[in-house]
Amino acid sequence: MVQRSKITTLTEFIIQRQSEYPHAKGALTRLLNDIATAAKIVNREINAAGLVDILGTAGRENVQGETQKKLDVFANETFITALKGGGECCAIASEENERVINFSNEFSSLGKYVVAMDPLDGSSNIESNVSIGTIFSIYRRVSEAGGGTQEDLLQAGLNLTAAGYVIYGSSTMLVFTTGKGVNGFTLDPSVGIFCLSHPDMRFPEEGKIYSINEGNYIYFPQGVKRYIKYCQENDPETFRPYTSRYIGSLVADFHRNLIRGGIFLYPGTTKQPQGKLRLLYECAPIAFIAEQAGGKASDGHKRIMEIEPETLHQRSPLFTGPRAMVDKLESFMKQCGNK
Ligand code: P6P
Repeated sequence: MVQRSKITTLTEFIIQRQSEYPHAKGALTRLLNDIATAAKIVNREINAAGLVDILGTAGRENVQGETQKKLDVFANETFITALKGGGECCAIASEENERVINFSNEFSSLGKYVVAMDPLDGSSNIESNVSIGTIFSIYRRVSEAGGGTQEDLLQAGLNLTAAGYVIYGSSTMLVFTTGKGVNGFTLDPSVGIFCLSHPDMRFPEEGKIYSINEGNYIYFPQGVKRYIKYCQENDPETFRPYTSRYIGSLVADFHRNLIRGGIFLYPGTTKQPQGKLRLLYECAPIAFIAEQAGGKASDGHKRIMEIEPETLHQRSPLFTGPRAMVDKLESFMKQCGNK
């Protein structure tokens, strides 16, 4: 049993570092705690999913006779309710909603922050009991007053105040950055508290894992095909051939690669030139975390963090991991004339 004194809770951690958030004055603390609260509620439902049959399509009734919600609809509503009630966020962009959700009620319209989120990324995996996640970005609003606007959300990753993910896996973890490194908190379900378990997370300098859906190989750009073959060559000095690991759940793939060292690749293809992943609430937050963990995140040519979003749900190719691995990928993309 770990003595109480050795545990740092999420709230204690943020308060201890309060001085590092110059303009937060407690607002960012409260906002991060609102997100953590919603994550605990979603976690509870995910863990019960196999028991009370809340999978499947919305509209059916579950065993309690309640109107059944798909887990991603449930997660979306849970995060929106928590953020609206917390009063620190004045608008949300969600993967589940076509348009910006702005909170024009008196209380929330004064919120200093806006949130972009994928409330339950990879939810198609849950019936196979694969780890899934929530991904979020936090920006300071740019509009003066009133409920937030789309302009508040369409900001480049360079403007991020904070970003993070929750991974609902063998344990539930909240991993986030506010620009001062990356820290991971594991949920102690017995007391419902996120406890600091992975301080100062950093990519290993070199990685030995590559993560990509090779089923799309024939549609990849030439540079990506070359990189895949590079990963498969035999060169013990550079730890090749690498290990191929791909779960098909961005948070789970990224989290494993952050811990063990590996590159995640979701390229554009001849079928989807901009790839599948969304810039605002998948690529940019993951990129912020990757860079804060000493790694790199690019679209194959430029920093993800520098891309100015034009629409809420625009897509971007994503290559992220240890700097040396992403540099190597980019060199092949350049050699092959970026096609
Ligand atoms: P594919 C899940 O649907 C997701 O959005 C990400 O979590 C994941 O990385 C990607 O799509 C997997 O896509 O085409 O390999 O199934």
